[in-house]
Amino acid sequence: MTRLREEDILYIAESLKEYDKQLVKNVGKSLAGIAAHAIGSTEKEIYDLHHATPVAVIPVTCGEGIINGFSGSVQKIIEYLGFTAFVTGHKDVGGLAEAVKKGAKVIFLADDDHFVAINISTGRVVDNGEATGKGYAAGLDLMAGGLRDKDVLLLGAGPVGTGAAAFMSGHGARVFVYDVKLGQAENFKKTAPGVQIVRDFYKSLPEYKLLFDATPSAEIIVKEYVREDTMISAPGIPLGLSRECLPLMAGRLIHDTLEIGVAAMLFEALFN
Ligand code: 2YH
Repeated sequence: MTRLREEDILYIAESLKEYDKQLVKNVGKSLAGIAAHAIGSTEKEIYDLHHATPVAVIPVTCGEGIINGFSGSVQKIIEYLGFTAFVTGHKDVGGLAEAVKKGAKVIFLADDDHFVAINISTGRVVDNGEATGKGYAAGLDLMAGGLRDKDVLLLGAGPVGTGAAAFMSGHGARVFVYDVKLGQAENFKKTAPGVQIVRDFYKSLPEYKLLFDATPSAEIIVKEYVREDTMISAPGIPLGLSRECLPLMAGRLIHDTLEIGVAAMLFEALFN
């Protein structure tokens, strides 16, 4: 599982407005619009019902410890979406106590293995992996003008892939999954019915216009395999697309380190 580095998140807060503009240009909807689409709602509905719900972000020290800027970036993304958020002064258990005492209804916290949003009023627990998968799949659906009856090659049969497959199959896509571990892809089929397994990655790659990269592998998609109409939704960190591909992708790539995932987590945690 990829651990975010300080440099991955350093500029998130100051770039949110510009990033959102790019999303509107490339995908047709803002961060809030994509997150709302991921849960089958509208940004207005979520905002009208829940914008006053206080959200707390709790820094967690266990394992490899605090990532400078992580909690602050999560807070800024939530605030950018129009919601009220604060980072607790205390960490860990003290932070949890502080969050509840201060009236937080949704709590975000992450260690090295889990990143969750918990709605303490409803008991809903949202996993970053699955919510990110749904958020990026919603983005791909919008960017592609709908996924119905279209083939999508999903790379990576982990939690992000699980969320993505659920959304994409639910929106009528034919989902083909590749994972370096064939056993993982075979297990995936049990939880994601209708998904078909691809065994030869590089042979299959050029057949697909729509790609979903949910792997933690860098530079697996190189120039030779990118078509002029390829669209890629890529939550995987680091980016699986090689550097030389970037100029070819123009407005047909969705990728960030935290923004869509946090937005999708928040909206799913708030939605009843
Ligand atoms: O980056 C991570 C994990 N790899 C999350 C995995 C979820 N898919 N965790 C962030 C750790 C943050 C740290 N504990 C803090 O600053 O609170």
